[in-house]
Amino acid sequence: MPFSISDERVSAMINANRLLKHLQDLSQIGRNELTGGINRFSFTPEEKQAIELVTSYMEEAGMTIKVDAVGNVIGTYGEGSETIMLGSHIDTVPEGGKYDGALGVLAAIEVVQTIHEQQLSLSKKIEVVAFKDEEGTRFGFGLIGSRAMAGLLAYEHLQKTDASGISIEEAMKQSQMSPLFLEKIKRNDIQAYLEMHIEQGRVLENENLPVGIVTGIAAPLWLEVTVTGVSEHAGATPMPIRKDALAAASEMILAIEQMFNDRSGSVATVGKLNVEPNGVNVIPGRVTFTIDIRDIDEQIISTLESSILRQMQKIAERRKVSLKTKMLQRVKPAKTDPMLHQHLAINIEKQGVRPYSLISGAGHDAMNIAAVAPIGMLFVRSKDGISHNPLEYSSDEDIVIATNILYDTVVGLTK
Ligand code: HGY
Ligand code: MN
Ligand code: MN
Ligand code: MN
Repeated sequence: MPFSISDERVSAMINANRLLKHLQDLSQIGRNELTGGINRFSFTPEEKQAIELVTSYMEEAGMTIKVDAVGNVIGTYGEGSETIMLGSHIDTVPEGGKYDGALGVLAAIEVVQTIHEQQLSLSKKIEVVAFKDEEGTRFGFGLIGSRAMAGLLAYEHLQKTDASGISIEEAMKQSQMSPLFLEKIKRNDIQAYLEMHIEQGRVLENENLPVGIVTGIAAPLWLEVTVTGVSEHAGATPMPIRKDALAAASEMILAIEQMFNDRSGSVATVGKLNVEPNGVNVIPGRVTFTIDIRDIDEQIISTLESSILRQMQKIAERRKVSLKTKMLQRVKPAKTDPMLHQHLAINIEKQGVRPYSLISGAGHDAMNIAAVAPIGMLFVRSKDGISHNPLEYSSDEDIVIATNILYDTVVGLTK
């Protein structure tokens, strides 16, 4: 369904149809024609094509472009030693939607293009960043670009490998990046960072609101668990003596679900699972699965991590299988800045909308940038709360309202 909006709804400020057309065009890159899902992973031809399109929009908006040592694409508008930074990501999860990340980058470009066309004079320069590899789809380690910009990316992180054994460092070098200069990327000039992003939950829909202000961002802890039993004949091995890795893993996964069902606020997800040798008539000898644990409170995350490990160890001992766990990524939860919260609230009211605050269950680049700058996040309502799914949808009207709020907030910060 092409993006369009009736003229009388087109806002007095941003160019709604231009933004909606840019969203439509970008959503075609990496799109699976069968499912409608978008597969745009870092260091791939699809990402390269998307970067070319996004940088052409940045140039159209009067920005100069640079790509830093880890592949963040940075459009700069205006001059000055102080920076107002806007951004998000253009990479996706497997079979992702067209708004997650992309909306934040394109809305930010639209804000700058509108400022450019209004020939506003600015007290600070504006940067729009498409952060490298926010989703971590290929390497099981995400938020690479914003970690680097916040000085949180260590050289050993770049040794993490994908399924074919290629490390992040090798993938970067193959894409002409120079990851050895990580220290050059850390920023200390960002006065404020603003990210517009789809909510990916149902809160705004339940409140019947188009936008909301994020107060804090829950952070992901990603673990990889390997359960090792014994592969044996499915027909000749009696049940009581089996060391079935998949049955053990299944009991562990259900125990994790039960533990989190009994809590509010924290969530846990087993999203990936691999069975070896994966034969119909072979008792699984080894199973590897991932756990994604989230909470807004770092202490709670580590307490939950230890209880999960204890539970899994008990099951492993009883079933006489062995257990190995590896931490894939740990990110600090972040609080947003009260002053930016206030600016957003005033500009939301200007659009005739009730300001509403909520936490983000999803992780975002903003939570890393919080280490070097005050952050603000503006959420856009998600239909049925669906995201990380081709059915992800936010209405044109909500997108236009949100982008006008972002425009007003940026203009207020750069007056
Ligand atoms: O996993 C997340 O929360 C985000 O989509 N990267
Ligand atoms: Mn255009
Ligand atoms: Mn996402
Ligand atoms: Mn995202």
